[in-house]
Amino acid sequence: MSDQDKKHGITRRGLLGATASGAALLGGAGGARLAMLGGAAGVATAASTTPASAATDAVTLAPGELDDYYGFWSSGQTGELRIMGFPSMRELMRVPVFNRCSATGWGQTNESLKIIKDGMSEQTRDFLAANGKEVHDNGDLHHPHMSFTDGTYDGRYLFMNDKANTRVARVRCDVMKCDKITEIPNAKAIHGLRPQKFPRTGYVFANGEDEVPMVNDGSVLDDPSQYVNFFSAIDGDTMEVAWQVMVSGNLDNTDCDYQGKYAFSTSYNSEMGMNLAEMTENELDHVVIFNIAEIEKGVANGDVQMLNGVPVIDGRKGQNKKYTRYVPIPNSPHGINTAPDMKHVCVAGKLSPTVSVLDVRKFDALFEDDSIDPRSAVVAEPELGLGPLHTAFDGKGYAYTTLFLDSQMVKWHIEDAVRLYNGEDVDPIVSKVDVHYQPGHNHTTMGETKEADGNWLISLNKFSKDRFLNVGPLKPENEQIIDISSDDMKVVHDGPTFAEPHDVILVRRDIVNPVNVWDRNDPMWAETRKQAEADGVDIDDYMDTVIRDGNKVRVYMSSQAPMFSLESFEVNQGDEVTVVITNLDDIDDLTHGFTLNNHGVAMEVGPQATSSVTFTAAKPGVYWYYCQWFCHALHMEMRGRMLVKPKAS
Ligand code: CUK
Ligand code: CUA
Repeated sequence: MSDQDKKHGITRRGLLGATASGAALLGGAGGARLAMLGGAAGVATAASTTPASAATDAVTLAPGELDDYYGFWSSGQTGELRIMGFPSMRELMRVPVFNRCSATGWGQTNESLKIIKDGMSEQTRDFLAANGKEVHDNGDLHHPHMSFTDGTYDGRYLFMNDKANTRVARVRCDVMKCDKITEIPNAKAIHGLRPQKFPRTGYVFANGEDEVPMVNDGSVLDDPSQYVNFFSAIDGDTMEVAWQVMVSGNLDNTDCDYQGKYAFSTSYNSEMGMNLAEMTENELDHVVIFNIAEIEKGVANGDVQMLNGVPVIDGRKGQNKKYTRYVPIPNSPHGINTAPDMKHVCVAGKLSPTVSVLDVRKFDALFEDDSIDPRSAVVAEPELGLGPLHTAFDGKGYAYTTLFLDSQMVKWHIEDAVRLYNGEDVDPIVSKVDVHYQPGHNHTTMGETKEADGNWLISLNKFSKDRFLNVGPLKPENEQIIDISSDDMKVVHDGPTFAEPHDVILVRRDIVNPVNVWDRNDPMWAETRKQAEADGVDIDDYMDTVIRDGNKVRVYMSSQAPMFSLESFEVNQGDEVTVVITNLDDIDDLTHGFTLNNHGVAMEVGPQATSSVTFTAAKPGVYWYYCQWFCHALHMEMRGRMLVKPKAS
């Protein structure tokens, strides 16, 4: 521990005192927000971090060099998934999911609309129609996680939540495109999300954050005593909801074990409060442990009620204890992370300066004998600093926890924390480092798998303040890479990011193997293929066919750099026009596009892909379409005309 670290560690803990609780320090609920924001300027300073040049070199790649890791980033309220090279932090790709995208036509092409609408509830269709929309424009993507096989990433899928519109989506890692979006019934605001680690994914576990009446049809309104919350298990293969568990309190983050037996979620509002004062009243909230095998048995035996087509188990407090147990945890716990030692689960206290460590080997006993105190599953509760939010691991027995209020990362030793809890005189804290500023999530390379390699740590900081050139009142976040190759953590890189990544996973590059060119038989355009077959058109070949079907017109064309097969096509004013394009080029990186002037129509057509888009030709005239992805020296010349004949009057 360096002198500086000692100073930070000791003065803060001295200041807090051994018994100080976060809530007391924050002066109760009202003071919480002020104290949180006040910490930013008061504690961490830019001057306190000296980048080590050797380590800085390690995150800087020479031109042409490739990164060691894929970083899969959430983008918060931007609604997309981002792929970055790590540790260079070079942004490689944006994958539209819950947002709409002008470059790719996501939310506009028939293929993407089908994916977005397929998992949509009737109710949402009605909401949208009432607002003159077909699909949501927004999303709030917090937690991207990869599918697992036997405790480590398997490179099949990425799963992610949409807090804004209560959805879970899947991205195929072979093409890095979203292929399923499921709106989760009954629950509201899907927040925490993790895939099952063992034996495989399997289930994707997802938390509903906001509690509502069980049947939310207006018959119950301002009566919170009747509100409930739902934990959902989604089948990762079909993306259908397998079952839900009704719980007491709200649900924040979730994780699961490496044995395939339990999932667990934090709840910051065990009070079921409806405002800030009520929500932060209790000193203890809880973690809910879900017994997967018992829940599956309950579902099979019909110990459920069917709610919007989903079997729902009653796992509320004081109900049947074979499905859930509630472990009291101080105080509004937030992040929950299972260590690669496959035993310990770290629960960040948020308003308590502690991280509570659960031992999954103690869970069996809780379910075998319901008289056992659920707190017996807690094997350590080290006091680490103010505002602990999330914990990452290096696979060497150390944990790294973000301290939001202190603007620090703390490195600590899990087994030492257990020893301390058992009365031994040890300090589990190894070191602290300032980050800039107010960290939320953090992550280590491969850190949420049994193959955690301890090479790098990243801190996702909510505020950047003075770290970058000023761009006005709305500032980027600051994501900092920390070298954890020695006990002293060194901040070696600042990376600005736009709204508003919460979470990231860092995946060894050999695990991710996307293709360069689409497979012609990809299911993505299966519906389009069916329609083309009915029209007698072979979408795998050169096509230049226009089919008229009443006032519907289907325009089939192929693209091959630098030409569309159709230099022009003619339709009548008022026709509903569908343009179907197959990109016959099969060379890496040869993407074409189709953009139709003044019609708000644009889409990507990847090598060997088929895409289609439907619009109404409302006004007579000549309209140029052009290729919007630079594909050739004659890319500008890759264009054609839509001729719209006036309605005969
Ligand atoms: S939550 Cu954002 S800092 Cu949505 Cu993962 Cu903790
Ligand atoms: Cu085809 Cu640009």
